[in-house]
Formats: sequence, C-alpha cells, structure tokens
Amino acid sequence: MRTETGQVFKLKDYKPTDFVVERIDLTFELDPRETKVISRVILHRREGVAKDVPLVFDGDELTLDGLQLDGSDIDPALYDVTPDTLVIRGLPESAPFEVTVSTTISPETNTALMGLYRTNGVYCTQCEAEGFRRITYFYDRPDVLAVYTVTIIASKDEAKYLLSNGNYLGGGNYDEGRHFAAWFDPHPKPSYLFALVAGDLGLIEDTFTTMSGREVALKIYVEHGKEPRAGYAMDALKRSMRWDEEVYGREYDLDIFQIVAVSDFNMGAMENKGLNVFNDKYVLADPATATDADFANIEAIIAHEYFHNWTGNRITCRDWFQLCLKEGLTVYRDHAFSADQRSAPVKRIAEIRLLKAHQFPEDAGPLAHPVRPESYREINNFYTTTVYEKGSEVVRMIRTVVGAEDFRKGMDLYFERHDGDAATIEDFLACFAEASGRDFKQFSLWYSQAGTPSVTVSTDWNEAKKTFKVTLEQSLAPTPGQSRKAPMHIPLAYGLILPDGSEFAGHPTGKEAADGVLHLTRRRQVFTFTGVPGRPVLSINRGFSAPVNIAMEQSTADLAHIARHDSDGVARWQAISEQATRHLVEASRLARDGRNLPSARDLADILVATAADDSLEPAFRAQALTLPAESDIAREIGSNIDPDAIHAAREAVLSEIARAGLAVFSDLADGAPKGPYSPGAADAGRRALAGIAMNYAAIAEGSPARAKAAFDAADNMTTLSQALQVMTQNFPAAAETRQALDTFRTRFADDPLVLDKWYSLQALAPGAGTRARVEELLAGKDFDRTNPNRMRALVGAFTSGNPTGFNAADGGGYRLLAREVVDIDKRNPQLAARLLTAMRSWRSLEAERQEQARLALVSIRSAGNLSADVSDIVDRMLA
Ligand code: 0A1
Ligand code: ZN
Repeated sequence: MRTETGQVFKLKDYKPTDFVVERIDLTFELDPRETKVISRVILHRREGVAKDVPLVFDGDELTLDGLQLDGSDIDPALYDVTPDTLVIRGLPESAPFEVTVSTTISPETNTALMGLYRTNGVYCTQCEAEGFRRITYFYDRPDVLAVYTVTIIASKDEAKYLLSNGNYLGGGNYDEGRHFAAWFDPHPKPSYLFALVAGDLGLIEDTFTTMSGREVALKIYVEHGKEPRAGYAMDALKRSMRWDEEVYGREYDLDIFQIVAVSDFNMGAMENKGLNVFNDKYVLADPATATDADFANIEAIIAHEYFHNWTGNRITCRDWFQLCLKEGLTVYRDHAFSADQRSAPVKRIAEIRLLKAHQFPEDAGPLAHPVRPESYREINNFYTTTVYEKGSEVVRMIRTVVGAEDFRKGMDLYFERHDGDAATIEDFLACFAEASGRDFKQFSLWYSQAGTPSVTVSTDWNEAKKTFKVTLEQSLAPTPGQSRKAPMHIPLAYGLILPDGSEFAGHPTGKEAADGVLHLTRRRQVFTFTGVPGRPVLSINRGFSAPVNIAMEQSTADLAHIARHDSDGVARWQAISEQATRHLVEASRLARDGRNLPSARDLADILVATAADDSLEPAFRAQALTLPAESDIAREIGSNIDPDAIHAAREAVLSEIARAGLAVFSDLADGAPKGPYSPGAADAGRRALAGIAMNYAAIAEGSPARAKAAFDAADNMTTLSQALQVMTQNFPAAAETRQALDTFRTRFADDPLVLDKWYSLQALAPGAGTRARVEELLAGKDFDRTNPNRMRALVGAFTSGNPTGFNAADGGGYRLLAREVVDIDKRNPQLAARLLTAMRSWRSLEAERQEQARLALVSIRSAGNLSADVSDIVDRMLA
C-alpha cells in the first residue's frame, strides 16, 4: 500500500516522457503467491532529450528480479531501484533499445484489488488508474501508448481460460500440466487499459455483425452455474454495439469482445481494451434474483464500458486531470442510450435526482473540485460524481448550446482528428468550436470552476403593455482553493405557459435567447418578451438544461399550472418536485422548532391526482410519487441540519398523502403486471408504480399486512424486495418483518449478491437503533469484510443512505465508520476512502452532531499509517 507522502500532482506541470515506448511484450507465469512477470519494452529517447537523462519507470510495492538492456544484464551501478521507482542511466542516445524487467508478484495477498489479484480463485487485473505499476516497472501514465503482446502461462487445473486484450494469437500445452495462450492487441493503448484474466469460469457466447459486415465473437465469463444469469448482459451488449453504430457511426475494431464478471471489485466495471472486467453485480441478473433497477443498471454499465472503446480507448486522456474527457463523455453517451431504450423523460428524471442527491452535495462541501481538477494527491479519489455526472451534464450543455446537428459534427471531428491520441479538454472543445463556429472560452469555465451556480430568477408582468420581463442573476459560492469566480455561460431551456395552458411562441429580443434557451452569460441579464397575450408562467431550466440551483418566488398556483400544462414531461415533474421540496423544507423547520406542521393537503391533492391519471406513464407517476429523500431536504435547508426533525416531518407528510389517497393507492398497489416477468421499461414502470403505491397504502393502514402478503406471493425479486422494503422502512420491529427477513436470508443463503440486499435493507431502517443492528451484522461469523460489495451493502448503505441512523445524536454512527475506515484501509485503501466520503457534508449538521463528526474524523487522522487515499480525504474534510 502506498502511504501518504504529501506529494501533490499539478495539471500545469504536465511534461511528456523522456523516452518513447514503441511496444511491450509481457509474459506471465501465474502462481497465487509467486507470479513471474517478464516485461520487454522497446523504446527510444525522445528527440531533443539530452543523453544523460535517465529512464524513470513507476512501480508500487515491487521487487525487481532482473534487468537487462538488449538481452544483457545491466550493471547495478547504472540503475537505482526502490519498490516504487526504477531509474536506469546510460541508455542509448538515439537508437531504439529493449529493456527487460523481471518482477515477482503475489496476486493472492493483493487485497487492494489493484494490479493483479485473485478473486474466488480467478486471477484478474485492475490497472486504472495506477495499478499497472503494481505488476511491473513501466511508464504507468495514460499518454504512453504502446502495442501489447501478452503471453500467459498457468496450470490447466487452476486456469482453464487465459485471457488478455486484443485478438487471440494462439496457445497450447506447456510443461507439467501447464498451458499457455498469447494475445496481440494491434491498437496502441495506455497501461491502464491492460487486462489479464485467468481461471476456471463458465462461458456464454454469441456473435455480432458490425456495420461493415465483420463478425465479432462475443464472450461473457461468469462463475460456473451462473451462465443463465448472463443473458441479459449479452443482450444489452449487442444493443449497445448497434446503437453506437447508428447514433455515432462507431464500429467495433477487434475480432473478439470479452466480458468477465468477478465478485471482488472496487468499482462498477472497467473498460480494458477488448476485455472488460465487471463487478458481477452489473452482469448477473434473472427475474428471481435481480430487481428492475439491477437490470437497468446492467444495461447502462454494459453500454458505458462498451462505449469507452471509442471515448476512452481509441481516444484516451493525456493525463489524469483530463479524466472527465472520457468519463463525462461516456456517461453522457450511456445516458442517451438508456433514454433511447427506455422512456426518455423518466430516465432524465432519474438522472436529475441522482445528480442533486450526490453531485450537488459534493460540490457544496469540502470535497468540491472542478470537473477537471487542477491538482490531486491521490487520483483514485477523483473518480467522483463531479467528474462523471457533472462531466456528463457539461457535455449535455455543449449539445444544448450548439444544437443536435453541430454536436454530431463536433463528435465526428473529434473521432477523426484524435483517433489514437491522448487528448485534452481543450482538444475536445476545439472540435465543437470548429463545428459550430462558436467560441467556447467562457463555456470552458464549467471545467475549471467548482461549485453549483445559483441563478436567481425574477419576473415582471406588465398587463397594460403585455410585456413579460425575466431577470436572471447568477452567483457561485467559493469552493476549496477558489475564492473568486467569473460568470459562466448557463444555458437555460424555458417555456412561457399562457393562462389557457398553451405555450407562448415568441422569443425575447436579442441573440442570447434562441431555440427555447436563455443564454445567461453575464452576472445579471434581463430578457423581455413582448406581445404576450396574458400573464404567463415561466417554466425555467426545463429538463434541467443546466446543473444549477434556481431560486425563484413562484406561487403554488403557478407551479401547479406548470405541473398540469408544461409540454415537457420533465418540467412537469420538476414543478411537482419543487412543490414537494418546499413543503418538506417548511415542515422540517417547524418540526425542528417543535411547532405544529402545516397541512399537506395541496401537495397530497396533486400527488393523488397524478397517481390516478391513467394518461400518464406509470414510471412517470412512480417518480412523481417518490418524495424528495431526507438527504434532499437536508441539502435544501443547507445548514444547522437536524436529521431527526427532517425525518419526522417527512413521515408526517407521507402519512397525510397516504391517508388522502388510500383508495387510489390501494388500487394501484395491485397493478403490477401479471404473467411472465419482462425486464422491459413498460413492465418495470408498472411495478415501480405498484411498489410505491403499496408503500403509501401500508402507511395509511398502519400495518405491514399488505406488504407481507405481497412478499409471500411475489414471483420476482423486484416485488419481493419492494415488499420487504416497505416492512423494514415502516415497521422495522414488527414480527412480520423479522419473519420476512429470516425467510429471505434462508432462501438466498448461497447467493451473495442477493444477500447484499438483505444487509442493505436492514442498514437503511430509520432510527438511532439501527446502528446496533449494523454492529450485530458486522460481527456475524460469515460476514466478509474483504468483499467490497458486502461492505458497501452494509456500511455504505448505513452511512450514506440512513440519515437518522448514521447521524444519531450520540455520534455512534460516526465512530462506527471511523473504526471501519481505519480497519479497511489496511487492506483496501480505495474502498476505505470511498466509504469515508459519506461524511462529506458534516459541516452542515447542527452543532452537537458536527462536534461528534469532527471528533471521529480527527480520530481517523490520528490513526497511524494511513494510506494516501484516506489521508487525502480526511485532510480535505477537516481543512
Ligand atoms: N473507468 C471505469 C471506472 C474505474 C475506475 C477505477 C477502477 O479502479 C478500481 C475501476 C474502474 C469506468 O468508468 O467504468
Ligand atoms: Zn467510465
């Protein structure tokens, strides 16, 4: 493990390497504890680099076994080696040369899950961002592109399949029960895209014929016995391949595309060239074990990794500061794919919810950073929702600014001009500037200024003159390291809805407002509409065209007018959600002061009417009925948060809505599709509506009976887990709930992915008492603390999804997290650091909880031997 060195990496220090790598040949002799790695690298000195400049390769916890130059041992006086660097002097001045580096590594004891490790007896690698340097000494940076040949030797018993990137070259028997396989990847790639997998696995196969008629072999490897659960992933893969051809003209470029599902993985999945490695959670699904949400996630992540083949692999990043170049763009592409496969407005609503729930708090707290950071201590800590989700929103805004046609032109230009490059955000923006003839200078602030902009909107209707004036004013609060900010280019999609519900067709004067978008570029701007027949209602930031906070005094009646008439479904949801948020914020404040709560009648009326409106998609109705989460309310309140007051207020509102709509909810709760399960969007939407209706009905009835009956009758995991969730959230202490949990545990005892749900549901039960249950589960004799999915399912769910449990006033939740973080850090720093980010909003809590949280953070900081990952996060949180 790399411990803290305090070293800070800066964007402005970028410098190309002194030597240029031409190709690399790797040989692996696999063994659980003593894997031999021989790396032959052909390089030459970059033009203009002085002849006394040494070659400096990266390493991480390595030991060197041998070092040769063009086949002869290098004199030890000519090199220096430590576990994390290899420096070789006296290398040829201009001619190419070959350096052979031999190392021995121990996959079995590699608990960080970076580099080459073992999971369930399978050898597997994870090299992004800096894992390759745990395999061999090399230039482990994304701007060093090389052609790889890989030979793998292993025992036949232990590893039936020997896989790496690219096309299969051949293989055969070796010695003493061992065999080998060789792979060649013709596309130059950076080391972070290298992959090796070897093991005894189950396999499903298919083929895909590309747009130019080439047949590509498709293979998905999973644990034996799980093959039937890989079918949906295969289907999603083929749809992704077709979509990228149809929408972006991008064809796959190897003879084979492989996916391997493993059970120990730090993230969701990894786009290694031609050999994607997945967390098995995002591959395995069938109706009995996966929910609709699981199916949707699998579809999205399969697409995401596949789309990286062009946005990430063919065009990669010059340095890790440019991470959003591949991630923001690829998230944008997978969102568009899912929107095409499912309901576009419902997909957008889910994206907005996620962005506000995760990215907005990150941007408002101590871990805020620009979409393209300018410095970092540990790059692993920058695989964030800001880089990914806000990065995607920025690409979406580019499309809003230039329009669909020029967006596609810009993308085509990007693919054409930068294929084979390690590129930058400037390269990317230049393509859209050129395609559209626009200047992106101000727009590029979205990449460099952190924080969520606020836009204050005020309107003025002049009945006599029939003019409507919209005044917009933007501001951006300071974030760590950035005290002063410049005004940004904020594209705000809008509509003016007239009293009769129709939309005003005119535009304000001036070029800053064409195509239904107000382009806010100055601090304050006024847009005037003339000839408006009657007082309109402004629907602003429609579809969340810009990731900003809008502050506008809008009456409940006006919000209801938008909710009823807006031509844009997302905007209708935004109006409903705004009304719910306002009410909940107000109720939480009153609850905090011990006062009586206001009636939620108006809100209940809108929600119940929406629930009952058969002309609306079920999935949309389900979204509308899902109240803002407690964490959303907390974010809106902003400071001096009392999670108990928010919980009490939200429960009261839920119960008022439930009672007002009991007849409707009771009906809808039975509306899940009957007959064979299909994971498609239409059926999933009906199940979502039935599930939320069941929750309201159970709340109104004050009894778990309905949910227990649904649990007993369920024939698919979606309904089963919905029913269990209704029980654990609302009736955690009921006998029925205990009984259902026991049944669930027994039925899925041999299925870790399903058991993860069992852990999460218990961790999410509200109230201070849940911590004791979490401790009990952690202490269970079969609880596996080394499995990232399991830790996230229990500790992650408790700390980031259970505001009243985690933030219990005695600080016990914080102490639990601190203890686990320090413990996990010894094995898996990345996982520890990520779990710790659950405390990123600690400064917005009320004073006593803040103090408890601070003490817990300080206790982490004072634990010895922290990893770079954890110390970076804890230091930023305490700064
Ligand atoms: N590039 C991957 C995410 C990823 C990043 C780091 C990892 O290391 C443990 C693994 C995966 C993606 O965007 O899907
Ligand atoms: Zn990605």
